[in-house]
Amino acid sequence: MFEQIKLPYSYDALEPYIDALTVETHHSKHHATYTKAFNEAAEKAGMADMTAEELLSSLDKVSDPALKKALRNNGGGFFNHNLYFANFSENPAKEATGSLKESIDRDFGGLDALKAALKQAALTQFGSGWAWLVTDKSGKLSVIQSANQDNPYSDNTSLIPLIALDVWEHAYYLKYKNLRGDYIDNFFEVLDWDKVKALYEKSVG
Ligand code: MN3
Repeated sequence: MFEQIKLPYSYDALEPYIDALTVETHHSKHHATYTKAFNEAAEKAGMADMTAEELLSSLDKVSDPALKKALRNNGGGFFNHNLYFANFSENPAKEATGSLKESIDRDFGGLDALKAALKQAALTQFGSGWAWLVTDKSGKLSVIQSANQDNPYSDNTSLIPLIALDVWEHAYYLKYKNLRGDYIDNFFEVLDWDKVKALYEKSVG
């Protein structure tokens, strides 16, 4: 049973950067719907005992095209939003520290340059999709994009997602309308770098 993250903050905790109605609708409607449909599809495919990461990395084994599509879209929707919501905090650490900071400095030349790269990826993702900070097993960081609810697992990379930046219009349109760039700038105001660091340390082992 794939379980949707229980938000470790209230719906209005990310105000004024991400508004309460958007967080509530995004989590209790969009994300909940993906999660329900993912559980149904995983059950039907006989893959409900896998982790979401394992399942999304194994889509090639699903022969029924409709079922494969349901797993890709709803499994991505389930996984991507769990990461998206988990990385926010009411009182976020605004700076990366430790090994994450060292790697950001090495691979991007600093946190501001990393944010600029992520913003560029998010702005240039045409239509719905995501921008990602990912690491490989050796700890090398990079920024990538994906369309729809695709992610590094369903795209068959060996990259591990650290930051998931949702640029579907449902993530910002109520407050920001067409101003995706303003939403992206404010995403960083509530992104907790301590959470990203914990994930990085776990991923690189
Ligand atoms: Mn979304």
